Amino acid sequence: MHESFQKNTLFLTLAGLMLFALHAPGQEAKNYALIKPGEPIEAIVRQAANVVPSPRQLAWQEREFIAFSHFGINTFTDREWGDGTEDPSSFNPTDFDARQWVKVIKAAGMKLLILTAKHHDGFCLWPSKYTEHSVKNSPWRNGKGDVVKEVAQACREFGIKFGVYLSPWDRHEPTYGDSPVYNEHFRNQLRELLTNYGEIAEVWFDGACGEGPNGKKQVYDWQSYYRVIRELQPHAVIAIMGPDVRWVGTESGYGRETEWSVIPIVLQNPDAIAAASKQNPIDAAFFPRDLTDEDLGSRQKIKNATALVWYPAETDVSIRPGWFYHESQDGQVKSPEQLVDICYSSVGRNSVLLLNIPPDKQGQINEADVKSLMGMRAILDRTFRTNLVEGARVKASNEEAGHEAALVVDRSATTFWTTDDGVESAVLEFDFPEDRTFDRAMLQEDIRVGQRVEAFRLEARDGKGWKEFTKGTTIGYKRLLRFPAVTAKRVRLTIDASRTSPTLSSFGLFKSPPGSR
Ligand code: FUL
Repeated sequence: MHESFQKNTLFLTLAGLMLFALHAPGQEAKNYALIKPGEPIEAIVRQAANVVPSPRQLAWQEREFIAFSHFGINTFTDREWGDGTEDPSSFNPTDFDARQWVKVIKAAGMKLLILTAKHHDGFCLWPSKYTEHSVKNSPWRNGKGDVVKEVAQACREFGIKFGVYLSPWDRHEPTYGDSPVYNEHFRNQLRELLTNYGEIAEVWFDGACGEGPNGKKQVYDWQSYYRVIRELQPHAVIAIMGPDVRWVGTESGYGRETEWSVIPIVLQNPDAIAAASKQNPIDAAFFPRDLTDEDLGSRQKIKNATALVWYPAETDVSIRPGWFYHESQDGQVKSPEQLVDICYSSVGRNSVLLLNIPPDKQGQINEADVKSLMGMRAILDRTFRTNLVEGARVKASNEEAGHEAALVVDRSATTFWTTDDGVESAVLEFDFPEDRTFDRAMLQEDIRVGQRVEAFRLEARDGKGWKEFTKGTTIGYKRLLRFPAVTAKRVRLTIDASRTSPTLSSFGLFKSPPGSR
């Protein structure tokens, strides 16, 4: 523990130094900014442009596409929300195989798996010491089984990250509603999960609570939960009801066209930031709130902010109508084309896609889901295999020394083009050796220095002049665009508006396989 703590500290320090090195002298790289009362909008915009992800937020964003596995008592009772009165003996997968889940998820291109260790019904997929409502009282593996352990091991074996969903709302636990007692119970369960299963990369706290007016009113002690996570798993992001990752606001798979990762935040107690630990300054002042508006981070939204924070969006959606497996939905698995559409509308809109694939009663990912996932992967691989911008000559209307335009096509995500200070609009022109045909574009900012681009457009040169073929607002970590096929020898990207100097780390043009939407 001690040694790994030292390693973690070293990692965070080095990552912090690297971010610092990218920043303007005198400006420390932070994932938040406190705004002084009366600051003019220009100063607020400049501050927003320099808020950066924390190292763990950056690692999370780079995963792009991750998996959710809703599995538990509901899988066997054919329900979506259990009420906590279920008999543990109903949990009995007939041919449980966590390695099969992870092989499928990996082959589909996903980089992390989040397991519902406990859903709202309170049934624990690990033999928790703190309740009898768990796998230990099920017939599965004669009560000696541990789903969390087998899934965590399979993830390690195949080299994907592992995360846990732990529902704060617990409809079984008798202490639920007796706030301090349940908070302690919840922390105890968190400790079990974060100590016994190796590295946990994401902790997912659901916001749902269906207690009616006569239900039990549990006051969650979020800050104390965050402290347990930071102590035991400092690399883990805390998602949804936590300060690192924001819920995009729908469960459809479709994110916002304009998605800012830097948004205003109301801090409960801003003074707590100064007193808080250097590594997690936001935690002590953060409290979960509704962030589902269409516009969260425009100039209009930030102009009256008292604090800004890097709080990026995660888009969760299920491959089926339900979150849990229901045999009746075997014919309603999303098609490869629908999944591809969702990828463009989530990963392609500056968000991470969290796709739920619920294992069935056997304890495996159903054949119908496997088929769709592999179909989706084949389309994505064929589309993104060849970047048609490669080999182009690139020139920019302005470039800062050391950050030349050619760096956007150098295949490195850690080099980027940017402009001289004060230049907020610019044109990048790409000249190909011959005519090329494409119908997809990919743009990436270097978010290690912040998110800045507010408006851009793409044009191709035909015999008569420049003709726009697509445009957008925010880019962020990744922006993907689809448009009818264009054939051209010259293309230009115009950044029309940016918060201080724009950056671009990658630019790509691609051709989707015939028949794609
Ligand atoms: C919701 C829950 O109520 C659903 O059952 C599911 O777990 C989804 C991911 O989050 O809030």
